[in-house]
Amino acid sequence: MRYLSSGESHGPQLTIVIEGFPSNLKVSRSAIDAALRQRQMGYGRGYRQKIETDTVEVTSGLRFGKTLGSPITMHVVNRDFAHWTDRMSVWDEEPENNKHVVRPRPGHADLAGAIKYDHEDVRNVLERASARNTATMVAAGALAKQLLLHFGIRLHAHVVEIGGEAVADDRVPRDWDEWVQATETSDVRAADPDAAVRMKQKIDEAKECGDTVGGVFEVVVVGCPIGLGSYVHPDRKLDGRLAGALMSIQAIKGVEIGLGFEAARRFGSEVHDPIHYENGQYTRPSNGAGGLEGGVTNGQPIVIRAAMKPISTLYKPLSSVNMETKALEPASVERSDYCAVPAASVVGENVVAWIIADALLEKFGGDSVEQIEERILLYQDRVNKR
Ligand code: EPS
Repeated sequence: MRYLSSGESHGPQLTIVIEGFPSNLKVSRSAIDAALRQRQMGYGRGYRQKIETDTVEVTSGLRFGKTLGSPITMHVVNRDFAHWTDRMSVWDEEPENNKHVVRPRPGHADLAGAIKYDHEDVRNVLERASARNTATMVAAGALAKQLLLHFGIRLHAHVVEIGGEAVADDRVPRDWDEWVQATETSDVRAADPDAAVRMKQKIDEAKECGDTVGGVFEVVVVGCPIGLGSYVHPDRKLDGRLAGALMSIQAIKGVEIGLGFEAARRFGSEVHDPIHYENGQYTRPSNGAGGLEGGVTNGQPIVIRAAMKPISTLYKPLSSVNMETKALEPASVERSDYCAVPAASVVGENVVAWIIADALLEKFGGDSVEQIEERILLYQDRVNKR
């Protein structure tokens, strides 16, 4: 299963083409739209989200709400394009008074992108590098999530840190539904209400100073069978694939699985999860591995965190260089967010859903939902005998 996405941030639309999605899955449009809406929300978002109401249009691959097995094409329209028709025109000549972006923003793809693709106007870079494209990741992932749910695999993400303010572990509900409810009702998607207050203060502080803040989110996946991914070749390791996918989200600078960096500070005996056998099943009293050993799922929940840097557009800009004159000047200021960690957690959840669904299909094959079902049942039979 694979997908391609396209679209400029202020162009007419974003497009996603998915290939290899199995047939006969009843798909909910409102579940995709709900995920897109979640991505748009969160304390610290900028004005653009007031212009957009992201929803998905599907133009191929579905019939009567069910997947056909043929490529699925989805579109998300950019309402803001209405204000950019001349400056982002696909065919018309460039307007004479068009102002070029020439002062690249430190931290963005601006400088390297303009040099790499020989662009005079940095807008040609930032339009595609923009986190607007994360809407396509969410649309694809929201579809994958429905496939996973069909097979009893659930996943959810929450924000665990913003600007150094962290949720207290013991304040996060242990019950799945309570936890989901606590994050969904929080405008920073944090399950600890006290930490949420401190996070919002940090975001306010950043806003007042013309600055931005980053943070950390965590994705948890439950219900994965043992044996997704593989240890036999580096590019088949599921931990590497998950880390790669999360790192490909705009502004993500670090990923850790299970104990992550903390494991490097402890003795082995304090890190690894002992193996027990109870009621005909292998069990583990702890989950320091975060559900992955040797790049393979071990039946424990997958726990994976990603660190997001503060957004690189600063209203009080850092110094940059005017690429036309080479004079030292403040970086350009594009409308942006003060904090997009809550949005990034939604993107992360859906990106992880895509990778897990892909690994599920790889393990069980099958062109239709029914064929996958049969193969999972056969495999479970074998697993129960081990
Ligand atoms: C975003 C859309 C963008 C930005 C933001 C995320 O829209 P605009 O540039 O019109 O304000 O708000 O993108 C970035 C922070 C970035 O660095 O590119 C979105 O839909 O998520």
